[in-house]
Amino acid sequence: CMEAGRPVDSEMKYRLMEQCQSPLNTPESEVPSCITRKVSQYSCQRKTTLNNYNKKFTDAFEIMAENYEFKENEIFCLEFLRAASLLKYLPFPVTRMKDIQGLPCIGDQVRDVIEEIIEEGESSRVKEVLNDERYKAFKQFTSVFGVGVKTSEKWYRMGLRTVEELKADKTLKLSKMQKAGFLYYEDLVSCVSKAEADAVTLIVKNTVSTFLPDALVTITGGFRRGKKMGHDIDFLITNPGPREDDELLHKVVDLWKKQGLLLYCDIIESTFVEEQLPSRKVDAMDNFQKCFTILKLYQPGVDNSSYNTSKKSDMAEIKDWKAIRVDLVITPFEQYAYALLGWTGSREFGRDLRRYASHERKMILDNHGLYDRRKRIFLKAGSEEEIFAHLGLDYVEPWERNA
Ligand code: DCT
Ligand code: MG
Repeated sequence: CMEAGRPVDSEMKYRLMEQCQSPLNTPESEVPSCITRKVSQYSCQRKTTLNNYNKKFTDAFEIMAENYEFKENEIFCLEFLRAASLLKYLPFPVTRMKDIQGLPCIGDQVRDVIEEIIEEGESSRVKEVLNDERYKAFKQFTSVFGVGVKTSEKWYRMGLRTVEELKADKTLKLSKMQKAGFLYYEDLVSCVSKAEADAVTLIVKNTVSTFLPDALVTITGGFRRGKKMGHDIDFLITNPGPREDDELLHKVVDLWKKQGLLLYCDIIESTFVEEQLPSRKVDAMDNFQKCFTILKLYQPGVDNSSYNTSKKSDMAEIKDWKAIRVDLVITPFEQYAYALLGWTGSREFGRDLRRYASHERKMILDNHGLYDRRKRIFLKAGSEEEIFAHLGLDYVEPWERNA
């Protein structure tokens, strides 16, 4: 694996990566040695675009990882997620076991799956998971907004297996979030498109600017990384200068409520304490004020094939809107760069940034800041570039963070 902080190594890595930017047409023996010699185990030291040559493998790994997540086996889950992330980075399709020789993040379980896919075209272990009763039920349950592994476990033990069964069971005690999850289920499971994200961006920017004309509104998450589809739309909002407005979020959602655009909203107040060290928990969320919403996005003409057929009336009413999951996060201006880096993701990229910071730099990174444990100071940053520089990492553009 790449050694941290040695400029010679990172230069060499870049030369290797540049050589490997397009699918290779080199003699067999050169393919692996070009790319496998100096690949970092940290995805934050790799450039991963959306151009995935190994989807066949990475889809399989993600199913395995999800199954382990449902079983709350974090170690195995991460093993498959890291392998998926690594294969997404490779600039060529893996066709022989030799292609992965010397690469990091390939454990025995992963190797077995790769071998079977190369030889048989598919993995029997993945097929087993896809046919597994528990996996199938958890997959359905967790597709409902507000339902996680713990709730799924409970419902599974009660003998429930499908979303239809959940919907029919009137005895289930549902949270406000889950009720909204069932109410808008079909819209929420169908992904959000880039066009829908653009339309929502306009709404968010317009509404925010009526209250704070100078506020900065930035789309983050998958869309900032260039994805054409997402499961939600994530926004960061900050107000340059010293002025903070704890009421902004409330004003924004109140206006949407008045306009009839707000289908669901849960505001989480900020829990940030100034003196507090960055969190050491690897996957901890942040303490920013935020709100998880479901917005009603009108889209005339787009969806006139689907009807709301009400039993009470013979009139079939055209549904000209779609429910969309939107997250808004408010950050103090000084923490904006850190929040942007964290909320841009990918999850795997963020996880590795934090792991790299702590294991290679004795620093603690989270969405609020970066703490140098040796110098015992917080490192200020006004841009993502500065954060990478503090960590001694080469800058990775948002569209190269699709690990
Ligand atoms: N994030 C985080 N900690 C969490 C959850 C999210 O730091 N517990 C960051 C990482 C990614 C980013 O926020 C957005 O999260 P998602 O919307 O879940 O991911 P996405 O990459 O936008 O994917 P999708 O397209 O499915 O929305
Ligand atoms: Mg998202």
